[in-house]
Amino acid sequence: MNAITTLPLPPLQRPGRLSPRGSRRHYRAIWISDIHLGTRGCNAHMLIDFLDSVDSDVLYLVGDIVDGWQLRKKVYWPTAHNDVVWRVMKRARRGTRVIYIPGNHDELFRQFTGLSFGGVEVRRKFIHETADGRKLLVLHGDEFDGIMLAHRWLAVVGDAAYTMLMTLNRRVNQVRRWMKLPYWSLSKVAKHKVKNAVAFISRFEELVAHEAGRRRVDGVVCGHIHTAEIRQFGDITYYNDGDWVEGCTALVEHHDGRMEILHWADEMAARKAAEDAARIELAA
Ligand SMILES: [Mn+2]
Repeated sequence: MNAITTLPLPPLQRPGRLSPRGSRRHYRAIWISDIHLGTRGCNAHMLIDFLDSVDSDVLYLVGDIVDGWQLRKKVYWPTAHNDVVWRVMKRARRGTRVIYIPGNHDELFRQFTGLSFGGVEVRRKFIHETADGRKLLVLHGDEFDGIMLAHRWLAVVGDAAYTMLMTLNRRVNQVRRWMKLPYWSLSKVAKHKVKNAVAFISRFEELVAHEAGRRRVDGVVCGHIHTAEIRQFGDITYYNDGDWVEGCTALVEHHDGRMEILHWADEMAARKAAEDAARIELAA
């Protein structure tokens, strides 16, 4: 079939549909981050569906891919999490340029900056040039936590509340799955309702954009705060690719340089609705 089958890989269990190589939607670049493999919050099955549906010349892993903090406490590594890693490695082997910028939860990998593993290049940050000639600084974003000291107390209070919210988010979606309802992000709704969270996010975005301006680039791509966004700050465009714990989003660059945030839960729901409609039509 393809070169992959000749590799000495363990048999992969492929949850969901695996589209043949040629039928994947192709982008110039894809950015994903904050996957948090090794935690229960990670939506690995949705990410697998995403990886099986899209392809790109370059794939950026913008940090917090594996959650080393959680894994140190307790090893949690289901098959689906392993499948994500294999899919990324296969992609690198097939010729996609894969650039991995470790975040604060996988800072363990920062010591390997400049090295390459199976075609995955580890970098601290990266300058991406778009098809329309713009230079974008790509980094994880935790670099700005120190500058946001005034908000530290919020981070501490926020952490406990956040963990609770994530547990609740998972329970709600277990019930929704059981009721055959599509994925819905409770925390996304909550975050937009809490004034402090909104202020925090907006301050972070401003800081990152300001730093990008200092470095004379046209924009910045980051992750870290689990909030996908495309926002203009003067001459600087701020991009955040979101996460695969709550929002399940990715940032993509089209072949003409146009940038877009993909909301994968919505895409999956739309696809399912179309499939259901086709089935009803067939039955009628
Ligand atoms: Mn982070």
